[in-house]
Amino acid sequence: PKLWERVNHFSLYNQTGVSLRQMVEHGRRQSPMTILQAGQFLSEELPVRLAHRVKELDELPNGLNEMPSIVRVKEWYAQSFQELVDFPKPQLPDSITKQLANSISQNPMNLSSSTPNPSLSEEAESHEDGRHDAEAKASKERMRKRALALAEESSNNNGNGNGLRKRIPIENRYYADHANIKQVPPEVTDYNEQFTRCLEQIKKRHDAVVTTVAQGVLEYKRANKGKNIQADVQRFLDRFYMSRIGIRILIGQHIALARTPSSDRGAAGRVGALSGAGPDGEEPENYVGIICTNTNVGAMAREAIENARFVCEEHYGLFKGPPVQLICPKNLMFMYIPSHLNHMIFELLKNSLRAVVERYGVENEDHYPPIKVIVVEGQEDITIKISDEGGGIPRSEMPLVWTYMYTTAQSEDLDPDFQASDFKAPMAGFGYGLPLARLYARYFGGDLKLISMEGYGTDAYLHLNRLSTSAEPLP
Ligand code: W6P
Repeated sequence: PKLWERVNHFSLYNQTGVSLRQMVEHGRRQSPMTILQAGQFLSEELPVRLAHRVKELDELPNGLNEMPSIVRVKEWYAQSFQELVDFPKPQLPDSITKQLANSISQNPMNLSSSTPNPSLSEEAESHEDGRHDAEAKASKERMRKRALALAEESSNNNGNGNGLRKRIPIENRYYADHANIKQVPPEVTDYNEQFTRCLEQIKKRHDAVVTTVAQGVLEYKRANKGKNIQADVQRFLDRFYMSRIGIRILIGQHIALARTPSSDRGAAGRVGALSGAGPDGEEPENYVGIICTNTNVGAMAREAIENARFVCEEHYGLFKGPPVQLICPKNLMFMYIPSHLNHMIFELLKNSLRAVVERYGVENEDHYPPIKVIVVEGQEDITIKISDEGGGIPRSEMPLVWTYMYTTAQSEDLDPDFQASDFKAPMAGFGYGLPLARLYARYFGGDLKLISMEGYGTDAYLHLNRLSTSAEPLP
């Protein structure tokens, strides 16, 4: 069938959310059979999510859908969609198929029947924006001690209410008991390997989505001087990037699980945990795929502080950036994706550091007022407050902080052929850092708020939901 018809077909299905806890519970039972099963889930779920994005990109208003960069991104999504739906189903021995069918009989998304398309495969997009690179770079350059946990994101898309697929409780199809399958046939390991490669390729293809869409928005702005469609673009981008986060989490989790032998799982097998208890005597890290069940908030904050100060010092040519004080309960842990947490704190700190340096000037580097990072735990939330005395933001400009259309004069002047790497200028920011950080926070049920006192400074409140049961938001 024609690609476009298949996209239309898949876009009629509802997206299926997956919570952090579900991913951990499934991932903990890791075996070739559970990976096979997760692959079967993804080979349906990802085409659905991708199809939603292709449609949305295609239907963007006012000619935004015709901007060259937007068309490019749409083609990436369509390509990945196609690779997934064309991916061959596993050819399993009858005995295995039967056992699988028994153990997952309630699962219409599995090997058996009622998939919307008999031959699905999958793909995903990748991520790692320039700002992630900046973090990684800073960390590497400073001390290669700790391998940064890779962020894996995926995005999710939500059914728009017109979904045809009945939502089956996810535990009935995403999990199954394969304990009775002792002998893993080579077809399973082959399929897992091939499917994982397919996902890796897709993830990589989509690495530059954020920067390329940003480029598309710039193209649009040039073509429509003065027209105000900001609200439209804003809504679309929030949905689109939120979806991307979800897709990349799903793909990243699958790749991480498939690429980690089950005997290596847990703290002992992870690079970041080699040193055992850290300087605070914290527990060793405990990963399930990309998810750390004992994410140490204080340790993450210290790392982000070091990275952000380093980047600030490099950018402004300072010997010492503004001091940052951290107050955090010892050994405060919760389940999270460490790279996401690092990214959000890093992004906020850069903004605070910049505000302080620009208010007091590089010549006053010995007299900067400290930035204060306070971490507290409540029943529902862990909240991180980052307070600077950088002079604040005028109230009238507060809404602009969250917009994607808002870029500095410099970015307007960018070479239209600028490459994704141009995004990496660590302190410069493209105006995407804060809205994206807020999406990351909201993705797992948290939020990000700014309170500003013009003439004094800004408080950022990063709320992280510690229950980790919140449903995946599906735009
Ligand atoms: C500012 C502007 C800002 C944005 C986000 C976080 C902190 C700050 N400080 O002056």
